[in-house]
Amino acid sequence: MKIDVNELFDGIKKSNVTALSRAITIVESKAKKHQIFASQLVNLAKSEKKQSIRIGISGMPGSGKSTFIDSFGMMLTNLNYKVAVIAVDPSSTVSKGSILGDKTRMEELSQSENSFIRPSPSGGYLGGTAGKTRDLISLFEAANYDIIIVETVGIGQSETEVKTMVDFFLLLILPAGGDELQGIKKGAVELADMIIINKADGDKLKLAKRTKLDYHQAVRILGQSNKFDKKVVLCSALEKTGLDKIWKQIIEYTQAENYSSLLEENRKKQDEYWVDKTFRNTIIDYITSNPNIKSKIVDLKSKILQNEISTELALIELLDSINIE
Ligand SMILES: Nc1nc2c(ncn2[C@@H]2O[C@H](COP(=O)(O)OP(=O)(O)OP(=O)(O)O)[C@@H](O)[C@H]2O)c(=O)[nH]1
Ligand SMILES: [Mg+2]
Repeated sequence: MKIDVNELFDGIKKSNVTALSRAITIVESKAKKHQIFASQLVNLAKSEKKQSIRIGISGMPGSGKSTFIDSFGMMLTNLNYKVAVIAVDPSSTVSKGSILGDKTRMEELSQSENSFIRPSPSGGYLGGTAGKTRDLISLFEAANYDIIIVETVGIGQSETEVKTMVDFFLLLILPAGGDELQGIKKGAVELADMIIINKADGDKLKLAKRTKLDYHQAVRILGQSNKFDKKVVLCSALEKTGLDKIWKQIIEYTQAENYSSLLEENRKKQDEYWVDKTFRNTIIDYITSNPNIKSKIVDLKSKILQNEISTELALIELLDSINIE
């Protein structure tokens, strides 16, 4: 299959969905022959310098992320925004049903002409394949998407990672009281720019209101997010309540006087993080793929586990054996 990068990119700029899908496949591809095209496409996309609002959504499995994105995304497309979603869905990755899984869970949005939903391929992007999500974000921006949403399940590491890709990080939590509140995840709450208590409907509404107060308290104790005045809001993704408030809040942030300099600073920091990370991963891959080092690690590991050598001494021996000219 011949790839004409310039032609493909022209298609992307015209928001051609077929061109965009093809570019995404190339960028996601692990095949060596695609890598050069992928980096050309991403570079072209970045040079367009299109502006978008990048929003990360995180939360425990079942907190309603997909439902929220479906409703929130529909509200945005109705406001005439083009919305792209990158859905990281480990639960359906296991069953290899990733594509169907999340497409159906964002049923309404997936049918909208102004949306593009991309479930992550098996294994996901986070962690391993550094920066693929960011590359996709660039492609979507070049294809004139105004709002890019990244969904990720809240299991520690992934939240920290998503935070390095987006402008706003929204944490979805469920109404909970008493002992469950002990589980307020300090790290995630600190990372979040907004805390959304979802499923604030039916007989959970009362509990949701109490949870809101508790989180207000927690936010106050933990201190504010360094960028914005962190908000705790109620929402029902199912009944579509609270969504407009959340959007209004985001718009307000973007209209703040110092927003563009904060945004620039934040994205620059993110770029630095990813350059560092990519370098680090490349070096680690390079070193650990060396067969001598591989067997040395196996050998030292077994010695450590049998208490024949301390970890510290093993590390010294390992580093001694890695002799980079
Ligand atoms: N009552 C109520 N139920 C909701 C709401 N939002 C989502 N749900 C339900 O909660 C369940 C889980 O919703 P999902 O949107 O799949 O949750 P998720 O966070 O994307 O889940 P994972 O992708 O598996 O991590 C579904 O049965 C939804 O219908 C809400 O606002 N109110
Ligand atoms: Mg989901």
